[in-house]
Amino acid sequence: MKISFKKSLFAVVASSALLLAACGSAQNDSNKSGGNEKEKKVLHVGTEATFPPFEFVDKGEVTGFDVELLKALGEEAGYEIDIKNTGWDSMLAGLDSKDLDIGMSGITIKKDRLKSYDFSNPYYESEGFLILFKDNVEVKNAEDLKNLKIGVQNGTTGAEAAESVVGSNAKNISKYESSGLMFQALLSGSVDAAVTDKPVAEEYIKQNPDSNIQSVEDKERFKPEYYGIAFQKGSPYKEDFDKALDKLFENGKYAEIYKKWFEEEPNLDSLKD
Ligand code: LYS
Repeated sequence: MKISFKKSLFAVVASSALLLAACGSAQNDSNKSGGNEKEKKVLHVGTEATFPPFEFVDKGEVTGFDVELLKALGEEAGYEIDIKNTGWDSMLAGLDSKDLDIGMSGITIKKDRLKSYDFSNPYYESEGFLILFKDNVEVKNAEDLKNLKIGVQNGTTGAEAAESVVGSNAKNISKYESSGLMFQALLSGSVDAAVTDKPVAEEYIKQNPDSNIQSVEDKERFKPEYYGIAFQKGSPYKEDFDKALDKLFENGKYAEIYKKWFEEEPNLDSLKD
């Protein structure tokens, strides 16, 4: 009798404790979703997701280094990130029309873009460009582009790099609206060579080991660049994201994401200069 009383007392105490714990956690959950989460402002982000390893579509989801970094920055700065594969031109147009808050797409920070957009502090140093070509063509340096049919992504620094060699009106340049289409043109033989950011060129070659695609760089003519997150001019978010980026540099989160995608340590000093 005693034992069973003790048992039932124990059962009552235990179940009350469980109930309390459940209420507690329900309350915590409701705090989370009813409080912070609901108040988080959703920032609308455009990208052009044929630029691996920065952004690309995997099993229907936009993923990559930029995407993970942006989500971590949003988390740190207290924003929810809604990222859409808008394409390059629509991403820029969306910032212009104020339909988008952010453009993140391996975008190089450069003077003429700074007239139209604000940029975060640099988050990635790109070592310039590679020239990609099929191995039935011989390319030793950028000069050789003059004799070839070239593919570039329209409106990018890769296009400018190629034009700096062959001239902007050259008939042998074909401009594609995405990096993916540029690369397809090279694979199908519509163009002999393509010029794109070095880490992306390397990734395409890695992902297409049987494509007989070679690459060469020309450090004399093609210089390193820095990527930044693009905001509308005068955006209130730039400061928050710069602070968040500093935090992720300090607390190791940036390095963690970087190592996952590039399999090496980042050089943070070159970004902070
Ligand atoms: N970094 C280059 C630029 O800003 C290429 C970006 C292309 C992205 N799909 O022009």
